[in-house]
Amino acid sequence: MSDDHAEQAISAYGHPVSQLAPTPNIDRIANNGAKFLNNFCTNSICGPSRAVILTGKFSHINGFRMNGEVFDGSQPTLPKYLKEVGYETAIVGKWHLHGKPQGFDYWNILNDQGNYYNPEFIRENDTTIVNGYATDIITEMGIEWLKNKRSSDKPFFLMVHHKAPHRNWMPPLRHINTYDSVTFPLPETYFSKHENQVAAKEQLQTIYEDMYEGHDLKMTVAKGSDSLRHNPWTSDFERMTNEQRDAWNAAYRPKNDTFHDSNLSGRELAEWKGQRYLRDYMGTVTAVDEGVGEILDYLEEQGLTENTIIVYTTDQGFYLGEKGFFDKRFMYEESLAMPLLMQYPPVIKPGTTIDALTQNLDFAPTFLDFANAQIPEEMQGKSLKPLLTGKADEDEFRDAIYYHYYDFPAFHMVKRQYGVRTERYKLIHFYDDIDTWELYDLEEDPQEENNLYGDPEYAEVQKKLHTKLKSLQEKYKVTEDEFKTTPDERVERAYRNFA
Ligand code: SGN
Ligand code: CA
Repeated sequence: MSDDHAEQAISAYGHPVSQLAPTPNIDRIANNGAKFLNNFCTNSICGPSRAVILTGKFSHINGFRMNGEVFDGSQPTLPKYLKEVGYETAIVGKWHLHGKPQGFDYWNILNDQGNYYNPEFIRENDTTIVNGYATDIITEMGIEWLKNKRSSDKPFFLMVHHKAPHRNWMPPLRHINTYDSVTFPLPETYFSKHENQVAAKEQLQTIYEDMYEGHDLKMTVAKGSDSLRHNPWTSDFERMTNEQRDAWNAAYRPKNDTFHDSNLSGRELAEWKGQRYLRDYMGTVTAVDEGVGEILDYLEEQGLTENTIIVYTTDQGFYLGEKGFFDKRFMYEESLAMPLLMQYPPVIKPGTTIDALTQNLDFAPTFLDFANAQIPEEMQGKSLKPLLTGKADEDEFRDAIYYHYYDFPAFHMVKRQYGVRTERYKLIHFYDDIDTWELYDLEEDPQEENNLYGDPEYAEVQKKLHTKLKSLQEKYKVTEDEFKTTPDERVERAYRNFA
């Protein structure tokens, strides 16, 4: 699993951006097995998505609604259930649920969000800096566990969780120039005005307005200088060794100098920022792809692929400039979608594509099903196994998914929201310090630029979606408590902090 890896940046999904920076190793999993085309998260943000994966339950049931909360590790989880049926369990890399992992025989996790260079890792009894590049270190830790740490006579469950391609998108030294000469297509909605989309108007995650020019975009103060512009968290760069920093500056200085010479402003500057963002983002993705390749190679060499389910996913989708955005959180397609690829040669035919509406909620039941363990009744997801074995009718699998995002006021100031998505339509309610509804016809308007809520032509659709929303809330045991709002004064303070 990676962090914030957009479907648009995995070449198996076919998006134009990814064709210019392909991911041949991640694609191997799709070619060897299945690609899910309609997989979604239940709450588009890191910790909550991970908590859903571990428990098979929505945020309001597993209790981890937003980043910064502490996951109640004493509750039953996937690794604990797997241990009961004889599995050895391990996790390396990003955890981000605070508190120590429970249910894992071995763990070595990034401290909080983790850093790209020389990151800190936490083990049972110590916290240490590991020199090197996070993605490479995590790949190596995964392989090292497979090779030397696990007992060879037990079935195993290993989670390899990358930090990349999370903000602030620092590529490894070997990829700081890889995409310099590539011009990525910026989305048609890059300069969206967000007509009839109040929450989208008020967010603080627009590339050309909200990215920090130093920390995020690595822009320097002047020609010939390596000093960064706005860089509120200096430790991302200061933690580099002199050698790393020198190599970094040697690569970025000429690009930044060319930028200074070009005197850009307005739209051109906004487009330049989009390119810088995509080049850095893709540089971090390429390292993830290489790591996936190393793990696949190792499993193949050891003859383990015949009997191992290999999954590639990420904690939620991400914006690569759609609507002008970076980050996630919204129920709009790019951040709701969650890439999911799975190979398991005895069962999954190579090149399978799955159209059914699936969610991260389904992962735990799926793995338990494949491990021949009982799926606990309280789990709210469904096993994907029947879809993968061709035994389930894709259209009948699920007619709608439920979504709820709570993390407001917080980074990027994306409003609280919940909603329902069917194969064709989406209904979202933004609430808390606002109260607005949005409705999209994804077939007519895949970019979700045309809010149809209240449109008489869609009255019937709207009514049905409201009914569906209610029934899903009942089904998933959503109570009134879930819609608590935030005091105004907290909202104002947060806006000041993040503006
Ligand atoms: C950090 C990022 C935010 C990001 C959150 C959540 N800022 O706070 O941009 O939305 O993480 O990301 S940063 O400049 O410190 O990187 S999540 O993947 O953990 O949910
Ligand atoms: Ca994330």
